[in-house]
Amino acid sequence: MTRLTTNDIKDLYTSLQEWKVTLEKQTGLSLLNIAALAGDVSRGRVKSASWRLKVGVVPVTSGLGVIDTFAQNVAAIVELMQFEAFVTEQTDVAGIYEAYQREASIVFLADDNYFLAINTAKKQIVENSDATARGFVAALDGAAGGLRDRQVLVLGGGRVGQAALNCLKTHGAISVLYDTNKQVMADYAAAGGSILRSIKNMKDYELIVDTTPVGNWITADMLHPKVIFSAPGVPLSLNEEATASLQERLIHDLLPTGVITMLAMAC
Ligand code: 2YG
Repeated sequence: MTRLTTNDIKDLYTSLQEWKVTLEKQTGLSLLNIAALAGDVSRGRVKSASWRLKVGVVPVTSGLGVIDTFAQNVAAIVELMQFEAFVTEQTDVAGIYEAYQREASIVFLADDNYFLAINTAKKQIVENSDATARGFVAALDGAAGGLRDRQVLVLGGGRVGQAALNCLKTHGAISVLYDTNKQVMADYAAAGGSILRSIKNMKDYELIVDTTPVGNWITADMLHPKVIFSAPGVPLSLNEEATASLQERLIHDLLPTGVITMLAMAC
């Protein structure tokens, strides 16, 4: 799983409005709709939670430490969903205590391995990989006008890829996995899953969820001319030319789609 850097996200909160408008146009869905669909919760539940629940974001110093602006960006994305949110002054355990004292019902926090949203009022804990996969599959569903009985190629069989495969099943899609790791492919095939043997056939797929953590390896001629490419994977696999040729058929961001889905699931 890729670790974000300050450089990746330091200006993210300045482009959140643009991200919102673009994603809503690409999917034909509001952010509330995407988050609720992805989180498999009702819009009403998210809406009413936004009036009732406060969200605290706690910077965590363990491992490689705090990523400058990470907590602030998470809070800004939560506020975009009309929730009240704050970043705690304290970090780590003191920060969790502060969030509780400031009456946060949902706490977001991340170390180098897990990024969680915890609902302190009820037994609800949400992990970013699962939420991110759900969010990008929901966005693909919107952009494709439905995934039922449609072939969807999943690139990468890691934590996000496996979550995407599970989620695609609930959308009624026919998913196919490609991973460079032969063991991952063998395990998936042994469990009855369909696999793509050669990446050369990627161009047969109009719908792709790309979870790979490798950048700049896909060129436009490797893709179906009408492909819709939903890419939670960081860095983006498409090279510059492919990115330019896809335009609004590329769904990609570094943080917000996963965070709005975590929020919906934690309500
Ligand atoms: O509190 C902080 O500032 C740091 N402890 C945050 C560390 C986050 C590390 N994880 C990542 O960078 C990504 N896995 C986050 C999710 C990326 C979008 N899928």
